Amino acid sequence: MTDTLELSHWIGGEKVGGDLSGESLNPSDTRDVVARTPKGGAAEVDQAVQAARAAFPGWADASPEVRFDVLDRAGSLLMERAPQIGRLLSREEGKTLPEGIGETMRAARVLKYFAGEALRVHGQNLASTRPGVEIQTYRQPVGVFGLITPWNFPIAIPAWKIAPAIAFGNTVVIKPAGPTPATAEALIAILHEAGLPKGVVNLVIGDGDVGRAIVAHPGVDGISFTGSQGVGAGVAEGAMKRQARVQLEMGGKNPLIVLDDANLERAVNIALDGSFFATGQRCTASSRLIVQDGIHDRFVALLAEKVAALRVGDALDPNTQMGPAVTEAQRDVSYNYIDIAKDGGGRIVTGGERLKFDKPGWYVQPTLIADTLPDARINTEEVFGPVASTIRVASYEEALAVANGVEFGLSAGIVTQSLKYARDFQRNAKAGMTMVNLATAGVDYHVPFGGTKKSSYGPREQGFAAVEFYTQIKTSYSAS
Ligand code: UN1
Repeated sequence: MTDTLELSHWIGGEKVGGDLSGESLNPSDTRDVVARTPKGGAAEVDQAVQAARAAFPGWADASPEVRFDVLDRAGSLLMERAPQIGRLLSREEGKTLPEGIGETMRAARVLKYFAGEALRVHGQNLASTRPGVEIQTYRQPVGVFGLITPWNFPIAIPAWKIAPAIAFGNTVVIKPAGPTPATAEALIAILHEAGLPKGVVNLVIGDGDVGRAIVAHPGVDGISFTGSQGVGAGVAEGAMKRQARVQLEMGGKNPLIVLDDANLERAVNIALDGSFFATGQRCTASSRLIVQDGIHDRFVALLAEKVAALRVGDALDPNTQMGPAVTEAQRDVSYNYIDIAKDGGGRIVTGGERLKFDKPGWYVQPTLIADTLPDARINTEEVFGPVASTIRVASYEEALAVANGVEFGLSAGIVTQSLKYARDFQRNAKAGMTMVNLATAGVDYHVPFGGTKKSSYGPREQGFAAVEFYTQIKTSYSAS
């Protein structure tokens, strides 16, 4: 165990303390209090929005080189400190240490990528329909963005929302997820250390009240949210009411199809990674394994063997392969869905038991459930835990229909050696991202990210697509 941190909000470049009535616990050992936290509300959000508004004109007019330097320096600092910050992340969120350090490095690379993007904002020159008239389009900053981020990527997702927002000249008020404020605060501190001017990024720690105050505040021009479908729908409604721009990244119920011609070992490893790494707490996790008849029994048997062999334990223990769930509530969601799947006729092939451990933590046994039906609740609702189910199908066509038969459409994968089926799947899977012979989770940071149907709303995040949401176009006509 290590020291308990005392966190502050960051408003106008200053640390603003509070009553420290909240706390974030280590899910691997809940006796370890990672941080005591202030509980912000509408008043802190209002101060933060005012600070962001005051900083906006100066930041919007700053040379892109200034924005490049801050993001690039912050990226370098984060890389240097990835071992410590990755450890804090794993201690607070519960993913394994390599996953925590890996995510911190990913956040650092996101900052560096968007440092470069600050210098690459394009416009257009177009011919007018009227002789002697010229038309230019420009991309301009929008104003203040409210960012509401989840606990499952407590540094990468804040980084991939903050970086494009500030690279393109906007300012920010961010609310980190309740269970993981310390990791987010570490990122905000590094941005300031890297020379970020006061008020460009403001952090308000707290619960749903903070999120609601951000969504409702007339001084917030746009909102980017990653989280659950239910909360996201409310965010969208609140934003619409006052015509703020909005971008939502929500759940998935991502299918992984395994066809008869797949290499068994490879298919099993892809499923193991997609379903169970990061404790299955990824919106891109493969939760529906759709397996063709001819390989089905061998696939289920080998995957069960590998799932049963996963070493579940303290996130900071080097022997651990899968850490705990982030909170008690999240652990109970997994337990609940295991019961729902059993009641619906699913067969638990491995896992499913309540885990007893030598320390108090939110451990869940990785669980594989076979013989489930496509329309069962376990196959239509997001679990967000280390629980995967298999569905048996006779053909590729049936597999595709099952894969597409849910309300979500974030990521979809197929394991096959057939070019014909792989290409057909890339075209016809109803998802924002398709993966051929790769896990549905674990995406690159420099390309667009997002889904279809109920998984996403608004312009894509990340990569070259991020400029859409974080800038607005001005069309200028001129005649001499
Ligand atoms: C990944 O799979 O690498 O919340 C990223 C999530 C996603 C990010 C997944 N927005 O899980």
